[in-house]
Amino acid sequence: MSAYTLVIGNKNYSSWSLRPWLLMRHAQLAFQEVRIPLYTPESKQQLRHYSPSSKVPCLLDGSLTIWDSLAISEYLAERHPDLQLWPAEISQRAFARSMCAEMHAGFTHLRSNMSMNCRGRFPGRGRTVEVAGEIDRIQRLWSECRERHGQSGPFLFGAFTIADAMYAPVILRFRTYEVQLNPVCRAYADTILALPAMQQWLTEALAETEVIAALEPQPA
Ligand SMILES: N[C@@H](CCC(=O)N[C@@H](CS)C(=O)NCC(=O)O)C(=O)O
Repeated sequence: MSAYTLVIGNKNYSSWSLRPWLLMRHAQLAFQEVRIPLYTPESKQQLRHYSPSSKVPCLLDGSLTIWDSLAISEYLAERHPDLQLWPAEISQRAFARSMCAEMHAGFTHLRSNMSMNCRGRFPGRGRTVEVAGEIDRIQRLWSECRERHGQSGPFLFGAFTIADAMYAPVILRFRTYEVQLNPVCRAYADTILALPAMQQWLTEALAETEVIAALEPQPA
């Protein structure tokens, strides 16, 4: 039995769940998975049972419960310093934390107009002016990271860090809504999509049968 239990939502839809799940799988941290299908009559009660915020993801470590994807990531980085889940160098770490905070609290237009849906294909849907501006901002962030750290590996800061996990759901949104990326960002997105852990998430998302009507885009 592994020490950790990670409670997540539907793999097709739950972008916040993907972040710590990918981080832990890619870092080969063992965990039990509890999957709660969201927005069913039983969901709220099941969420309340595990999570103080009644939201997923949440991580159980013995008697300790940690909720919120960013708090879970920070906790894992402290618990496993050997894994270097944040960049080792302080200015890189500050940049990584800034861009994770920006993702965590921002990109609201992208989030609401292009919700994560691994099974779906909605080319061009949801592309408001504000969404286009947020896509542009993400590409500028990734391009800057790749320009600075391309020499030390294929991820945003060379080696895989929390920043890659935090931006992974956006890569799935770009796939579903078929967003054209510049060559540097395309190569980075393809690197993330090819990770065995990401492929596992996608396979399991595609095997899910629940449809959450409220999270499906309205017909154009
Ligand atoms: N800031 C939180 C957001 C968590 C969140 O909104 N989770 C959604 C699923 S993606 C949820 O649990 N929704 C269920 C509900 O609100 O009933 C995090 O990063 O973990």
